[in-house]
Amino acid sequence: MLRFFRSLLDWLRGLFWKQEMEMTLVGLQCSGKTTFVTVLTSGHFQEDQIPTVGFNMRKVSKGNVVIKVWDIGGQPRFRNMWERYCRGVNCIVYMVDAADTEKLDSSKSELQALLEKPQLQGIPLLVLGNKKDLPDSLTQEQLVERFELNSIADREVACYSISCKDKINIDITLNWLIAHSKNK
Ligand SMILES: Nc1nc2c(ncn2[C@@H]2O[C@H](COP(=O)(O)OP(=O)(O)OP(=O)(O)O)[C@@H](O)[C@H]2O)c(=O)[nH]1
Ligand SMILES: [Mg+2]
Repeated sequence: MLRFFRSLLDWLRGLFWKQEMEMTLVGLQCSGKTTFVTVLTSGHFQEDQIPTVGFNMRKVSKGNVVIKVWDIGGQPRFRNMWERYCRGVNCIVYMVDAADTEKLDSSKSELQALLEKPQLQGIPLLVLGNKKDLPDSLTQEQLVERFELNSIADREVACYSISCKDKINIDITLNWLIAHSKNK
């Protein structure tokens, strides 16, 4: 009975109050972070995205959830900002260009360095292997293995293979994000 009233209360709360979550999007340059945010906000893939200088903040609304997205530049000169913008968020989304095999090692070591930061301990991590539409791009299983995601034990980790261009798995990614708005 108590459970019924609790869920009724949650439902009513959802009707009248917007739920807000914050996420930070990091990953190497050209992995598709800004493109991903554009797909979330406009539903369209934009080919000629300019590299992000510093960071952008955009809000994505879905139902009664508002997601505040911090999209940080991935070029080496901006990577020392990543940690600061990841502090206190509901989740960290790490974007990987799954088709750029030459950059996979450097992407993995940047992620490992970020996860070692004590301030970011326990924050859920979602790794997105973008550009699934390109030939030879890593599958979700290959990405999990290559990035040794199964060995991360101190936080929740998920991984999806997506394509911003062909809009593959964008919906499940958004659902994962919304599910993590309730944890705060
Ligand atoms: N084929 C393909 N190209 C994509 C996809 N997503 C993004 N791109 C392209 O990848 C390039 C880089 O995209 P951005 O969104 O600017 O990458 P970024 O990670 O924001 O880069 P920085 O801001 O420099 O960190 C652009 O030319 C995009 O059109 C995808 O799913 N498939
Ligand atoms: Mg960008």
